Parts: sequence; structure tokens; C-alpha cells
Amino acid sequence: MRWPPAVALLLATGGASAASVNVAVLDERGAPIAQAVVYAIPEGRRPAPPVRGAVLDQKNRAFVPHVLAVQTGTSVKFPNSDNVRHQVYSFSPAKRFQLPLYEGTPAAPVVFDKPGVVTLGCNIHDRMSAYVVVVDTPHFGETEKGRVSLQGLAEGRYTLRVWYAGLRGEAPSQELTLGAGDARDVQFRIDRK
Ligand SMILES: [Cu+2]
Repeated sequence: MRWPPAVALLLATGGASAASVNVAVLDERGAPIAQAVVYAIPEGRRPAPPVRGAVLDQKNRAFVPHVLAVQTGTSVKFPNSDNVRHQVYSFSPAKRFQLPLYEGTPAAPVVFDKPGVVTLGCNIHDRMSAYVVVVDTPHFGETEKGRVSLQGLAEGRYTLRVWYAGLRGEAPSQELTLGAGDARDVQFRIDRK
């Protein structure tokens, strides 16, 4: 399960000195980019491994959510909430796998052990697609109306990156140095043409 942001913040920091970054992700005309994953990689510090798993469900012949961000090393469960069988697969270099054809819950979760974007499909339903965005940090979030807030960050230097479905080339990035208690506003303007 995933904790709501407020709870996750308390678990991550337990204190008032944590910094936060409010990120806007906009296209070349200033329109918000939805379902963009924003993540902050700490510089010179190796984040603790993930303690929680994640779930990518299959409902009404679609993956839910369509974009799932996880920290490297996270195990993801793939329940099937439909009454038709699905067969989940990926050919992406960051994680190649194929689950057996199944209903209900498959025997074991899939561990995403390398960073990168993993594109998922279903062998039975060509139109089903999803992305697991595997990042080397516990500090990530997904934009809603082009905005996302990363909270509970320790002070230090970070590289902030953005990924969204359809991105061509390298993930846009910005360097950031956070002091204790900082609340920073950052904007990405991405030319989508
Ligand atoms: Cu399917």
C-alpha cells in the first residue's frame, strides 16, 4: 500500500527541518503536463532501499494506474480485478518479464531492480498499456494538473528530473540545493513539439 502524502512525510522525516519542492511541469505554451513523474535524486548519498511495495491493478481491460512511479528495488503486485484473463509482459531493458495468463492475483510480485522506464503490455488485449517508472530515489511524485509537491527531503544537493509518456530524448533536469526547512518552487517548461 502507499501512504497518503501527509503520513509519508511524517514517516520520512519525523521533524520540521525537512525541505519541500513544489514543481510545475508545463509545455511550450504554458499548458500543464499531466501524469508526469518528477523525481529528486540525492547527490552523494545512497537512499535507503524501499520498504513498501506497490500495486498495478487491471480493471475494465486497462492498467490502473497508467503511470506508476516506484523506487528501484520495489516489488509490484499485479492483481487482475477483471473477470477476463490478462497476460502482462514487458520487453523493456530495465525489466523484461512475462506473467502467466491469470485471473485474480499471480503467485509472486515483480521486483523492479533497475532504474528506467518499463513499458507494459498485455498479450491478450493490444490496447492495454502502462508505464512503470523506476527511479533511484524515494522522492518522487506524479503531476496532477501539471503540479506535484515533493516533501520530506533532507538538506543537500539533488538532481530533479521529469519523465512523461511521449517524452523524446533525455529527461529534462535541474540541479537543486536544499537547506533545512526550504520550500522551493521549481518550473519545467518542456517543448513538446
Ligand atoms: Cu489483458
